[in-house]
Amino acid sequence: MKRIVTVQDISCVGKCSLTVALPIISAMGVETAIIPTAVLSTHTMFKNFTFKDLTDEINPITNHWKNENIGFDAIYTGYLGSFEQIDIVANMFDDFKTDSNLTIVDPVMADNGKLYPAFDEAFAKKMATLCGKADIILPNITEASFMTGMEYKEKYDEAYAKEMLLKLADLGAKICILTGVGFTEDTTGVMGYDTTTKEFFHYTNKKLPASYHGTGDIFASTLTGAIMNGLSLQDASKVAADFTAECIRITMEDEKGCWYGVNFELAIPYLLKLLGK
Ligand code: PXL
Repeated sequence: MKRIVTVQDISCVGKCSLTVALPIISAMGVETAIIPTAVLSTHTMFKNFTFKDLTDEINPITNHWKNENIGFDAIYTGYLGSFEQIDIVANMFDDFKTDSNLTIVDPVMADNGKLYPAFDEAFAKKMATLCGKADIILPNITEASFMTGMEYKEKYDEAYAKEMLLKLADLGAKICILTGVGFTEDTTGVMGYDTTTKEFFHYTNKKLPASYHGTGDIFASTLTGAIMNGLSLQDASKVAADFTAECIRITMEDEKGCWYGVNFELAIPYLLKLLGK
């Protein structure tokens, strides 16, 4: 069985970060170890959330693992709360990277043209250095614009997305996947660039008329699980995009649907079908 470790916060209510990654990647048949970077009562889109930083715990946890010779087939990082945590994760990559495992960085910090409340532009530049060390990075257009210095645009063409991907590749990541990319009003999906083959790929679905928090985490978790199931990068991107779209669709059907996250739980059988399980 493959084993990954994912490094991100626990938002106790919010259907994001670890409460999404752990169930989804486990359901895909992959052992999912975790490093919780902080415990929050909810994600930061709620008001008055509590926050307990766990930075001091990270090195003791990874030191114990090193002593036990515990390794991972992938290290997947999501929401990180501070400069110090980015440094610690970069060191963790040095300690746990092998010739055959993957480092996957989702630089969670912004959406819709704006940084999340906890972050500033200096943080985005710092996150860009972590992206430079990764095998695969998964920014949305907003995050990519903060990391590359390119202007954020709501409407853009293929040339803009390709330029952004090449600028992301300049940071140092081997494979760059931009999420939330669509060149028409009614489509959305992903566009990727592989620096080894120098090839771009693009995959879209019909854009649904709703958006929810946590869908980036759903996409990143599913992509990680799909690659661990042996899917090619392009097939894994397709599965992750299709599952994310299905999570949105199923949530729209729920009359009491919650604004803070998607009902991914109901779409797990669909995910397993996509994987042929
Ligand atoms: O879904 C991304 C995410 C993860 N963790 C926390 C967040 C957010 C988005 O706002 O606040 C704590």
